[in-house]
Amino acid sequence: MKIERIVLRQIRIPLVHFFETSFSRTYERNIIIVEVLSEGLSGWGEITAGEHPFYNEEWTAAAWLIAKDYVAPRLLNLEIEAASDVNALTRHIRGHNMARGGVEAAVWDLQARRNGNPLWKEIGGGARREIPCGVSIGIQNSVEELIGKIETELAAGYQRIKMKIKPGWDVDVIRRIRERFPATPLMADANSAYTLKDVPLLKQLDAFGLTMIEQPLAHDDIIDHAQLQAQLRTPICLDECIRTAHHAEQAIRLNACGIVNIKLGRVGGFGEAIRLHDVCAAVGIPVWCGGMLEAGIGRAHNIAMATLPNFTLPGDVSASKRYWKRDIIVPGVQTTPHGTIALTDDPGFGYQIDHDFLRHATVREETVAATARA
Ligand code: OSB
Ligand code: MG
Repeated sequence: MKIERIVLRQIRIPLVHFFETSFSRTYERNIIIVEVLSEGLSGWGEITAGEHPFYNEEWTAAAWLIAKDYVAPRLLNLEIEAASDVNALTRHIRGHNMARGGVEAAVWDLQARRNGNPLWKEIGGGARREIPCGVSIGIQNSVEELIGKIETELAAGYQRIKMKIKPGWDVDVIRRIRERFPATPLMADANSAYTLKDVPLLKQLDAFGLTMIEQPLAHDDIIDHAQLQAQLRTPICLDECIRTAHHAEQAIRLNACGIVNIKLGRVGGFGEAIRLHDVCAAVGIPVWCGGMLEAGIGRAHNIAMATLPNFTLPGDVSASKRYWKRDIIVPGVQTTPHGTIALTDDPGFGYQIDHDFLRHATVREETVAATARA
């Protein structure tokens, strides 16, 4: 594949409901959509960085510069043999996996279209025709509101509920949720809001039969998580601190977790996600697909990834309408009444782009082109 042009578009779209984590509240997303063009075909990707460097070090404005000044120029003027080579081509860039991964995923989508394959087949997935879905519910203004939201999502069929927690919104909230929903698979995500000083508090969560607690400690820590896991019955699921397959090997060696959340962007794209998936599969650690409040393209890429065999737990990838009044793909991602997303067999990521809405939502656009000489 010779990539002729890479178009970056920043879109701005409001969420239907704010999303609050331990680190911030988000009302609208600013997402970078990547289009890679080659021989009359386009491949599409999404850079999953947040608007601020609070989940990890990346944010939209910086991801734009990394993609434009470092990732795109590296891939142009080059005969790329396979999408699986792209990760290594940008590995000299330290960090910034989401910026790298959004472009990498676009090249996978392009390759899938060239081969006439659905993306899930191109990456070696297809272990299931339907992806099991959970939802991630942010911190609410009151426990009553949280209960109302959980009722809505369970009525829609979702298979498990993840609640965001932070100091002051944890044990008492989960106790009330567990009382109200005694048999529902529940989990909590702290987004690094605690330290080892909170072990007594975190141990109280063992009483509620959570399927896991996600990233309770620092975003860049593995060792403290191992110390915490040794004192908890509830499995720890790592998110932020697993950025490479090697990090998962280290976490597994230290018994720092029982489960891993794989996010396509956080690990820099499909190449590394597949390696990470394989590392976990080899030792029987189940994985699931996390979300970053993606628009439709990122959502569709997540669906493809979640067809790899070891994605056995319900993920955070849910229907478009939970996030957007109008998504940039048509149809939006939909779920079945039993809380799954069914695969499509169309080439590439499997949905159509709503070009009118994409144009309407675009607030910034720039093209990086191959230089004229052949
Ligand atoms: O930690 O999983 C997380 C959203 C933004 C940043 C981090 C996280 C999340 C979510 C939402 O939990 C998942 C989703 O619904 O896309
Ligand atoms: Mg998380």
